[in-house]
Amino acid sequence: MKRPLGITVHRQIMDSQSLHNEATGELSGLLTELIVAAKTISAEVNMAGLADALGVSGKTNIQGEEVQKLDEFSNNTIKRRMAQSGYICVMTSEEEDGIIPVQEGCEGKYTLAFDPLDGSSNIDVNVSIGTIFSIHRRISSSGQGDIDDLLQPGNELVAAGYMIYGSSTMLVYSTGEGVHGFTLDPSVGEFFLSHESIRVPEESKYFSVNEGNYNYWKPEMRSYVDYLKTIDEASGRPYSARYIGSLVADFHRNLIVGGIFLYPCDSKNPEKPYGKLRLLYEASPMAFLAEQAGGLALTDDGTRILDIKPTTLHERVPLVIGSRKEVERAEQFLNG
Ligand code: P6P
Repeated sequence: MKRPLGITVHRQIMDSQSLHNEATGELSGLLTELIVAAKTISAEVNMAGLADALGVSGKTNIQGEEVQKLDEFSNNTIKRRMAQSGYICVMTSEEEDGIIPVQEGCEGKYTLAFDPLDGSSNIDVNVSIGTIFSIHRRISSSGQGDIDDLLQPGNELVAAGYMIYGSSTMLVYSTGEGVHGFTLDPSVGEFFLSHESIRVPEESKYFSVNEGNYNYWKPEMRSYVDYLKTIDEASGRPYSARYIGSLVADFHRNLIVGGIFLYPCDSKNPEKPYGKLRLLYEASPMAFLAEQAGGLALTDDGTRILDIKPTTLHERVPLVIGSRKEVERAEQFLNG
């Protein structure tokens, strides 16, 4: 159903809920709480250059990465708001080792996995960063949720999305009925529909990968990227390289103008043989959005990301995602 541009995200959420007689309003409430958290984070991120929010907090997270002050602020903002929302029974965050319980008496029927501020290494250089979230239905019957409620594959996702804090703040999400983008008007504090029913162009001549890792890749990956750069104007090669180093920003470009983003396995760090991106709150939600928009998301050995059941909260997975035909061509090249 074509919506008038400019409707608010709350109108979109409520209209979507009204299409489902069984809906109790809890998912709508969950999304609404996440949106409040996003506005809070957006205000802080956009003031970071002026406040003392820039710089590191002196702590390190489970990934062994320096926790930036804005990381910590974003993590706490989401965690505190969602713990008392009454819509979820358990959470997990990129910034925390284990599962995050909710407030006693506030247990709901969903679970939340999130990366509070992805791309944080770019905070101090004013590059777009973002928040990524994924929502499943709980498996356990009641009370506080547990790790099994969280370790679910992307093909069981109820909703997923991201906020991108860039030249403007956008919310892009899907509840399984297409992908819609909303842009924040900070003067009124509302997200307005700006990109309805986003579709990833089937083909596109952009590729996005950190070529600094080239010599650590498998030979097939090196050959594939070499192929994209060889001159064959009849087939539109060489492709143009675009790499920001912030997953939300690189993925958002992919979603809007098409292309292929890759973070493959590499031998650079023996502790991270499957690349750098985490399955539960990076690859899986982005794969859900990509497929909802007509794209595709695989590992570099051709496994569909949405079919992978996580075994640990922070497990990493190689990611090849974007325009369907580009990902299929890459798959042929890598595993044909
Ligand atoms: P590299 C940011 O730290 C992040 O997790 C993703 O947002 C981004 O896609 C990736 O790392 C960039 O990693 O190794 O290319 O710097």
